[in-house]
Amino acid sequence: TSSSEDVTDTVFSGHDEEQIKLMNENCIVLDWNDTAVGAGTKKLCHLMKNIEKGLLHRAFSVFIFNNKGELLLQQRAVEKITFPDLWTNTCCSHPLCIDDELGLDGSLQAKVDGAKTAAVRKLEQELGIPQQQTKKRGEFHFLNRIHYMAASNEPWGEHEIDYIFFYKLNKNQDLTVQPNPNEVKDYRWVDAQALKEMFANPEYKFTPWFKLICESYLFAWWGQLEDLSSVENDPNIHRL
Ligand code: DMA
Ligand code: MN
Repeated sequence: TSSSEDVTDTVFSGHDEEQIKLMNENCIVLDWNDTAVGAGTKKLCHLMKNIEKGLLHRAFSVFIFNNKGELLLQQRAVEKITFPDLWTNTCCSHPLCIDDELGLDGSLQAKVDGAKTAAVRKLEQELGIPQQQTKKRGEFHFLNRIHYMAASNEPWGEHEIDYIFFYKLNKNQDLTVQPNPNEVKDYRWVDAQALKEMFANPEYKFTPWFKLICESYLFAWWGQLEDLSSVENDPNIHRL
């Protein structure tokens, strides 16, 4: 099978078997306008040598907020092949090249819906949040898309158009969080002040995309969590 071949691929030497298997997922390959032009394995899409030739794929980043306005952070498991052990936003991953996640008619709304479907799937797989809870207990807000590139440990990196979502819990609602230890090492609810204190503390290391979003938009959006109507559904792609 292709996954047993992958285990012997030298780019994977020393890496976790479960995470190696996930490198066979099919990501959505994009042109610079976020139009799907094909499929590429998670492995191919995250090798810097391909990224340097322009390979770009679709991703999403979710930021969950509770009733107190606190943000759920996660620390990535050491098993992660890219960006292990780093603190980051609630959940990130990729819409896959499947009917439910691709955004088949190519409209922004369809692509947003596909990314949201992927987010519900991964919130369960990474953080153990049941899909039924995500669907009923809060609301997703699509903010915008950011296009960025970042190197990880050799030979890996990211080059994505990333759909940014806030997820706000409805009044008096909560979520069950039971992290999958293969994905998530730790998690924490923080207010803006506590996050700024983490940034100032060299003990904590953060993912590059989370830092980029924090530097550009996060704190401003967080300050208007009660009413996001003036900032959500931005049709532009922001190149950071
Ligand atoms: C990829 O996240 C997506 C972004 C926005 C960096 P990831 O490395 O956590 O993906 P996965 O959870 O699928 O390994
Ligand atoms: Mn990616």
